[in-house]
Amino acid sequence: MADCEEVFFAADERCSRRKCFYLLLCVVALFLLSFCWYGVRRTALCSHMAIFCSSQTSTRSSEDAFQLDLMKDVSLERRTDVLMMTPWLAPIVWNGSYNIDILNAQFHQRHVRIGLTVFAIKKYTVFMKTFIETAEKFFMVGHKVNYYVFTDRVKEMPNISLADGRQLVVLEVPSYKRWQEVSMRRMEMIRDHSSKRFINEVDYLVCVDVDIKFTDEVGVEILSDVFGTLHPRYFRAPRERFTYERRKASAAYIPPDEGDFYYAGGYFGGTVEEVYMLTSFCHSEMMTDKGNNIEAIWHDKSYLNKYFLYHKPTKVLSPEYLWDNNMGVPEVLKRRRSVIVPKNYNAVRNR
Ligand code: 5GW
Ligand code: MN
Repeated sequence: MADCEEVFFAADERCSRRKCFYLLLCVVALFLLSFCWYGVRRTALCSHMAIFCSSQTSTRSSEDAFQLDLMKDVSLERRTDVLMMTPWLAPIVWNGSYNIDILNAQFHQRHVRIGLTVFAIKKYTVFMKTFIETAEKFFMVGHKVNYYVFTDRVKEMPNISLADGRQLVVLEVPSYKRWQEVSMRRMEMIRDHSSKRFINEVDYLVCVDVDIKFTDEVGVEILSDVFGTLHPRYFRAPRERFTYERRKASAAYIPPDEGDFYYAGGYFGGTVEEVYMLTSFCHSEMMTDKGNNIEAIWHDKSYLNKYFLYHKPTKVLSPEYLWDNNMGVPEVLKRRRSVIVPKNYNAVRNR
């Protein structure tokens, strides 16, 4: 009897040990399975979201984006010394507010083409050489760029060799007698060429003055549907000091209790469609005023400011992008990406 009991007991113990073994096997198998699944998901996520991955190293092509490690975070220093966002949630582009590697990967993936428009009428052709040379060094390096130079003096265009993927297109245009008209007619010419030519050749336009030189990187961080730039003289000024058109008779009139920022006339842009709408608005408002024998106080600047008041820009560039060295270098200005070239007014403004 005792023997029989012992055998029974031993069999029971063996049985529960086996159970334990199977349970352990199950746990190990489950662990291995979930580990494999995590690996598969992570690879899939990383290749689908390659553009969101970040890395400390610089990225030049979309293929490189796939190497970027999703697990590294995109931490940026947070700036509290400047306004980083408009009340309509458009970013204000300051140094430290973006990661250029992520943006380059995004824009390379879209094969984005950029047109840089500039006017060199009459004696302003003297600014061309420095303009192009410094743009080759700093403007949208690594992306496809077309320079569109509007000029009445085709023969005076400098012959500069350009990097791969970049070309210079000279567009011959008439010159106007009055300097105000030279400056204002830019809107009409950009409008006309946008619908005829730019729309077929580029995705974005950046429209700038020629009397500037690039002194630091300007990249795809500036690109957005429609963007303007804070005027270096007024970026910290209260609204009352903005030199908007204040005469009600002008189409550029802005009431004293309105206006977000004072935008510079010499640095705006966006998609070709948006720039077409902007320049079209400015030109037709100028023509309305011309018919009424009035011209806004600061010419094309005044009409541009009126446009941006009621068609808010989707990005706003900080004065890093258009600085005037006469203003010194304030603490908030970590970089000067382009600066105004001092003019000898008698030399360039007389015919
Ligand atoms: C000439 C005399 C007075 C004002 C402007 C001109 C002028 C301007 C000209 O003779 N030729 C010319 O091509 N322009 C274009 O208009 C340039 O692209 C120039 O950068 C732009 C605006 O004129 P700026 O730069 O003299 O105006 P601010 O407001 O920057 O001083
Ligand atoms: Mn200028």
